[in-house]
Amino acid sequence: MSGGFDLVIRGGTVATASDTFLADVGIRDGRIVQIGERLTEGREEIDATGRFVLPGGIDSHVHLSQPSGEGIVMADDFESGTRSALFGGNTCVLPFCLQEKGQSLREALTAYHALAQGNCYTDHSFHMIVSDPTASVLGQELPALVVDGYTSFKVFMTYEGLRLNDAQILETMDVARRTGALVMVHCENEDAIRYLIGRHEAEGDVAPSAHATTRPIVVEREATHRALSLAEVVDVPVVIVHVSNGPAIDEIRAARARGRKVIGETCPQYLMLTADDLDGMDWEGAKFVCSPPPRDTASQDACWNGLETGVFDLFSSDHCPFRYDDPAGKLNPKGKTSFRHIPNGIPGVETRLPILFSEGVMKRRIDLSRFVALTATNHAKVYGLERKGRIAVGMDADIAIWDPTERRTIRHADLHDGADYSPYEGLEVQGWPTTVVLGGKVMVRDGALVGAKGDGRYRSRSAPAI
Ligand code: DUC
Ligand code: ZN
Ligand code: ZN
Repeated sequence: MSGGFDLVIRGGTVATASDTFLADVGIRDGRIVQIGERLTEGREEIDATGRFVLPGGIDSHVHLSQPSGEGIVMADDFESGTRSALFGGNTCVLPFCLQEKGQSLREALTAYHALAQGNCYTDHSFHMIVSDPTASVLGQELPALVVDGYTSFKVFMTYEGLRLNDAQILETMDVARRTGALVMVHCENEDAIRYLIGRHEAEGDVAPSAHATTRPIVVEREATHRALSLAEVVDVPVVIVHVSNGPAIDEIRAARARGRKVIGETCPQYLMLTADDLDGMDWEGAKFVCSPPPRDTASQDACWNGLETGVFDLFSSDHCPFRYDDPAGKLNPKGKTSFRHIPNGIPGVETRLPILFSEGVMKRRIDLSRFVALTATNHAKVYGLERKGRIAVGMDADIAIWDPTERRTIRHADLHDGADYSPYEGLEVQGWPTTVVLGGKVMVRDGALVGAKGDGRYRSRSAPAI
């Protein structure tokens, strides 16, 4: 007799951020309603014997359809980006909504919602990027948006046209203090970068590899120290995004030792790539241009250590895709003349989870519970997605079923994003999310898309639970 379940995922190894156990998961009306042994039959059944049943990944750092400079087009819109995310085991993404100079935040949000509405394969929500913190933005708009469920915003310390000065960062952090929202900071010192770019260009060093040498570790370390200090002055928690190296990690550790609340994030590129990758022949290095840049093996080790020891709460992709062989991408006419004009960012939303699973869990650097925390549970807590990121009664039935025996060689041809390459081409991984369930609906079944564009919905968020 039926227990009234719409779907039962049977016999799998369920993992949460604290436990791993064998159980059936019963789902009704889009939510998890029972977890236990020998649940009664559901209208639909999935046999998960020998599989891992994990919360769907939440990728809280992705860029989709973001304006990226004249003549440059981001390779993913909401349709291709969320489809790719879904195939990589994700059920929710948090892209950025960029406020362009002179634009109101509402205007920017209206445009992004229009792009996302009806086009998504995963749930989604937005972080604001505040690039023009006018009195009305800080005094009225931003506080009103926090009330409306946009509870996080990013500020940049680099990029002309985007970066805020220290006074502006302090003012923006003060909005977070007053509203309970969370500020994310991109930590690189723009003036130092511009100085180094000038020196390199004067010497005729314009190849992609100069992207890494003009954004050295010290530039990130100094900005990380400053961001943490500014947050300390205001007395707010802060998220340090895409941390790439040991000295920046040390800054986070030191701030925490002073009693500061700091959320740390790192990304696959800082585990798997180095600055040597930017040295490719025929401008191939452009494929690896992202900021902060990939570093060296000591930095990779430091980032792994940060994942193992709890420095990092979040493992995100920073998916920021541009096509390589494309005049609107990496090889744009100016990009072929200097690294300075190569758009910053690499694709990775689909490979984030398989890389951490294979390199982290299978190689026993982290356990399955830590994997779940780093890829789903913590993202939900930090960014106020109350019903997501956990396999527990009452939660949204957002679930990825992993085959830990599946071996794949990453080939861009097998991925689902809009770029024309993967920075991880040829990497062999073990473990893949073969079935993905969103709100109780099977979206990917044994590697095949069965869900529809528009099944993913916008999710308003509450204040961070940190
Ligand atoms: N910062 C990001 O967060 N993503 C891509 C490019 C950048 O500079
Ligand atoms: Zn950034
Ligand atoms: Zn980013």
